[in-house]
Amino acid sequence: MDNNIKSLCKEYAEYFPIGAAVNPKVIKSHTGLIVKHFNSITPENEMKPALIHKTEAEYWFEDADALVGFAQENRMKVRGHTLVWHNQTPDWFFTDNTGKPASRELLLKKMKEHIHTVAGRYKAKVYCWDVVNEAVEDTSSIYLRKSKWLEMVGEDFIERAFEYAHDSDPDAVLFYNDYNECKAEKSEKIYRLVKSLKEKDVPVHGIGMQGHWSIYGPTLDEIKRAVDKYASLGIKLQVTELDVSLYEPDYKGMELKAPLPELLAKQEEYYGRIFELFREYKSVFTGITFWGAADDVTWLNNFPTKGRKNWPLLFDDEHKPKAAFSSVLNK
Ligand code: HAH
Repeated sequence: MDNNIKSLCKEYAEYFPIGAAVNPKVIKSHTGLIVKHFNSITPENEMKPALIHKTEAEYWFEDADALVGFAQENRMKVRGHTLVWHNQTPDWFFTDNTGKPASRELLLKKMKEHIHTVAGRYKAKVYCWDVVNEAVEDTSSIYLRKSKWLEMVGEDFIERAFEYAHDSDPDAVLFYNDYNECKAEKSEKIYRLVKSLKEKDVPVHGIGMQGHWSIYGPTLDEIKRAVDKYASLGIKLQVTELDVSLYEPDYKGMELKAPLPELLAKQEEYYGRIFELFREYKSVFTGITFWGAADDVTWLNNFPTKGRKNWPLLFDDEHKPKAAFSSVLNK
């Protein structure tokens, strides 16, 4: 570790915790970097239903426990991700023991048991949860995403999830989390959803803005508009999965073999501006989490196309700070 390099989370101590999504492999390969710069972690996959509750009869806590243990040893916070999602959720949730589609009652019973067990196990260890992930639809004419949860339970699957999470750990801060959260139409729907939950006294405490952004957008104005709108609900905000891609958001088929200097310069500027905004709004942001630690291991090296290299984070493939790192530190 280079001692001349400042610590990101220490520099932001008076603002908000700085997090990184991690997995069991990365806490070994990137230990020094993670411990030095981050004071919060999110298990990237290990708390998702598909991994922690692969089969109905059994829970698979080993990896999640190891990440929570790592956080505790290093005095880091843990964000839990995620309890209810349309993706990475095993099929057994949605069927009865004869293989037929589960009834609404059965599915809610399974949801309750799952949430009580997972959020209950990590009570007081996980300080906040992404209770429901990505329930809002991207297409303009549709409000909620078509999913088995919506089809088999109805719109109130969202309320029930928050109630079960709140029962499990009354002190946990509960988030609704989504992407494309700065797009005008979708942010309107996310706002509408969380507003309606608040009006029904559902225990929702925050909106997680995933923050899968690109040097081409959203613009600072678009981000600001979304932040103002969400904050007007009187809730807290976090950026939960931040990365800044070097590609157009709508993949145009181009592929870079190396990060072009002019793109890295744009990224440096973009990161500088968004962190300036986060600091300005420090009374509403209670955390900023990156979806990874360094460019060598990021989901964007396989999304939207397997093997297409990207460079979306503050540390490069060799774990060295990029220009973007300096722009985030330059307050
Ligand atoms: C996020 N979805 C998920 O919340 C996270 O759990 C996962 O590891 C990576 C990204 C973002 C997303 C997606 O999965 C599919 C299409 C658009 C955006």
